[in-house]
Amino acid sequence: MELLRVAMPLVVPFRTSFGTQHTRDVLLVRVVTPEAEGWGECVALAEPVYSSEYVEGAQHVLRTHLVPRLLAAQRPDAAGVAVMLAGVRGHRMAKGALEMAVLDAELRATGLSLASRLGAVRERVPCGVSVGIADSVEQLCEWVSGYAEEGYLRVKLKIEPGWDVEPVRAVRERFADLPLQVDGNGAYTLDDAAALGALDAFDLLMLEQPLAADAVRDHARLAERLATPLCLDESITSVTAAVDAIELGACRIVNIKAGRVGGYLEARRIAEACALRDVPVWCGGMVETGLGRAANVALAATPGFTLPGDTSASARFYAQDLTEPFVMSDGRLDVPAGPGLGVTPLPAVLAQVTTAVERVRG
Ligand code: NPG
Repeated sequence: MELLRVAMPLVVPFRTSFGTQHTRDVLLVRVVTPEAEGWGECVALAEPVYSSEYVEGAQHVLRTHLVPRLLAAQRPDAAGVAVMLAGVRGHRMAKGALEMAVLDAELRATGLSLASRLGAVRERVPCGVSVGIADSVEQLCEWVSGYAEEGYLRVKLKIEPGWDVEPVRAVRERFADLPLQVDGNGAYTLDDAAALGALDAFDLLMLEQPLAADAVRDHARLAERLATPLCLDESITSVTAAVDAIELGACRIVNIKAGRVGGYLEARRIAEACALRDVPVWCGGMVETGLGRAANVALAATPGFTLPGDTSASARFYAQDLTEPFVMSDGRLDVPAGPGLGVTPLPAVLAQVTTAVERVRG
């Protein structure tokens, strides 16, 4: 088992309500079994600003608590990884990366694709794009115009207090028919209900995670005051959290990010729980390299994922992806069909971007 850190420069800085990223500092997990190699990508950011996890912390918990538990087991299979790691509370992004690596190795050994393993029903998936906070409304409109020309099928705008009604109005005026949604990343409180209500005028597909991750009941209260459907992201950390949020009326749509919920297998269980309750889901993104992107595209091809996800082309974030790039055509990406993730790091690129390699033993 190896933990690798790679530094991936972004094509443009990505600004959200919790900060600006210039380079994506990614933790990768490489597992080597007698039969195959497997890769996992941890979506934790450099700093604990999206959730409490962050890349150094994830590496620490993997090294100290998670990998040793796994290596102590005889030939762990991917479906058993989450059970084996359940004694460690939280740290879902770290657990998810480890499960992804084991799953990839297991599937490569049998020749099955991750898409098939997850139950994919599509060979291509529609792409949305997430657009960061801009320096000006003009700049935002230029970005959106560029993405629309590239063929993205829906656009998500990042919002925060002071950057919401005005930019959204400007984009809606310029792009009358564009499928549009917004994401607050928990930057608002219930006191902002009036400002958020003003967004009802712009025919948005959804308002994503306006309030804090633990403010589930407040989301339900807010939902009563808005016409725009609420979608939850940060609040949904497990099947239990998803079912509770839906039953409480806190969301009508769920963003599923495998890393946030502890892995692709839990992600599928959440999608099933949502489907049972007629709640549409879509696949979120965490600015993944081609490895995580491959897995996201496979997930997005499974039942219940009826809305375009943040499954953008590699070029949205990276001039040079770690794998063969994901290239969009007609606003869609092909679902990898090869064994496991269907992609591997390009050795020359990996060598160039790797900043540290740590071997972990049981
Ligand atoms: O397309 O990968 C992508 C990025 C999508 O905006 C996106 N992700 O809150 O959903 C989010 C946001 C994010 C990005 C969160 C980076 C954390 C880190």
